[in-house]
Order: sequence, then structure tokens, then C-alpha cells
Amino acid sequence: SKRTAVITGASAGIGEATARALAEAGFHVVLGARRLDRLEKLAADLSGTAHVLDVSDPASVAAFVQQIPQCHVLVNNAGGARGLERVAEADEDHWRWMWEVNVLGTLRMTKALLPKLIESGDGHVITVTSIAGHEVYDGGSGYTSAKHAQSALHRTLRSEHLGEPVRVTEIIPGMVETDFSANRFDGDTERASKVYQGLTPLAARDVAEAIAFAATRPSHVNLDSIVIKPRDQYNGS
Ligand code: NJP
Repeated sequence: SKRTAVITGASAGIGEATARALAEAGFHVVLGARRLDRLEKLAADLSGTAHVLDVSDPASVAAFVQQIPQCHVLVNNAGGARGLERVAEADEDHWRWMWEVNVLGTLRMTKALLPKLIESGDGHVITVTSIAGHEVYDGGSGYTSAKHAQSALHRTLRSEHLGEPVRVTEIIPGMVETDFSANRFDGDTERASKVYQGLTPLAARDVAEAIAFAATRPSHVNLDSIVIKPRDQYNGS
């Protein structure tokens, strides 16, 4: 029978592309996000299942997980950024949103599904963090701090569950063309389009293929992390 992959934030962008790539790779896909109408269309397309999920709401996470009989792969993808304020002007509502979804959302989903992942005999937690989780940039402290925390939480699993049948892979993308920037700037698409600064961003599909590659390695292979960026994007010194 098919292995089951649960994908959070599957209604758009990287999550939607990942649902397609994992279904093509032979997984039964279980899709979660807040926009159920979009999820249901995609699930019908992929012969998967869809359930409403708000990772920032513990009750929603509990209800979602209750409907899943088994889980081999969990893709913690739901996330995003809000605003771009320097520390001196930091907006606490933006910070709270980013920490709730990226950090606590990943924690809640991972905690809730770990028993099923281990029980499957070949579990795999794949978390989409960001290069923002490994460096800093002006105006980015809310997002970078949340992504650093998400990365640290994710990597801790790798050592805590060593010797158990659970693999742990961090996906670290650079710029990807999705609704991410428009959402970050509250629908201001003109500001969002300036983000790419002339470089060709990754497509969501590029990241999805890296996720599918990790998910389809033999069970004794752990890809600790995959850094994937547009050719012309360089960060770091
Ligand atoms: O963004 P977008 P991406 N509960 O906005 C869902 C990281 N990343 O695909 O709930 C459950 O197109 C939302 O669904 P809905 C980024 O940090 C990106 O680019 O229906 N789901 C939608 O499906 C994030 O972790 C870039 O609104 C929730 C999805 O999340 C991941 O990639 C670069 C939710 C967001 O889709 C996917 O982002 C990078 C909630 N409370 C890392 N809130 C980039 N794009 O450049 C939102 O390094 N969602």
C-alpha cells in the first residue's frame, strides 16, 4: 500500500507543488491549510485527502491529526513572513504571527504526528525553513529569528530520535516565486515584485523536487539539509 505524506500549507506555493511532486512519486497525500476550497480541488486532482488546518491553533491541529490514520512523511511547510521593519520599529503583531505559524506551528505538527511517524517504521520529518534561518538581514529580524528557531527545533529532532525509525531533513530555500512576498507586504504586489532585484527566483516546483528527492531516498539514508537557491543569489561572506 501507498506511503502517506502529510503536507502543511498545501493550498499554495511550495506546499501545493510539493503535494503534486509527492503524489507523482507514489505517496498518498494528505493536505492541510486554512483555505479548504483550494485544498479540496487539489486533493481531487491528486486522489489525496484534504482537511482544514490552522497550525497556529492547537485545537485545529488536534482535529486535523485525529483524521489521519497513518503518516510516513510530514512536510512542515506552512509559514511565511509579515512586514520588514528594523528592530527599532518592530511590530509585535507581525512577530507573533511569524512565531505562531513558523515555530509553534512546526512544533505542534511534529509533536502530534511523531508517534505515527515512528509507528510507521520509516518516518520522515521534512521542514521548510529558509536561508533566513541561517543568516540575518536588515528589517528581517522577526522572520529570521522565527526561521532560526524553527531550524533549531527541527535539528534537535535529529539527535533526540537517533536510533529510531525517523529521518529528519531541513529544506533551506533562497528566493522562490510564490505569494510569499505579497503576503509579507499585506497584498502590496508592487513592493513584493521589487524583492527579486533582477534575479530569476526559483519556481515552487524546484523546491518541491528537492523535497521529493529527500523523501524517496532509501530508508537508511538521511539527507540532513538541502540548500537550494537561484543561480545568481549569493548570501554569506
Ligand atoms: O508561501 P505562500 P511559500 N495554518 O504564501 C499556508 C518558506 N520560504 O509557498 O492557510 C496552516 O505561497 C498557506 O495556506 P492558507 C516560507 O517561510 C519561502 O513561499 O490556505 N497553513 C499557504 O498554503 C514557508 O515556510 C520562500 O493561507 C498556513 C502556505 O502556508 C514555506 O517556504 C523563501 C497558515 C504559504 O504559501 C512556504 O511558503 C524561503 C496557518 N496558520 C522560505 N498560514 C520564498 N517564497 O521566497 C499560512 O527561504 N499557511
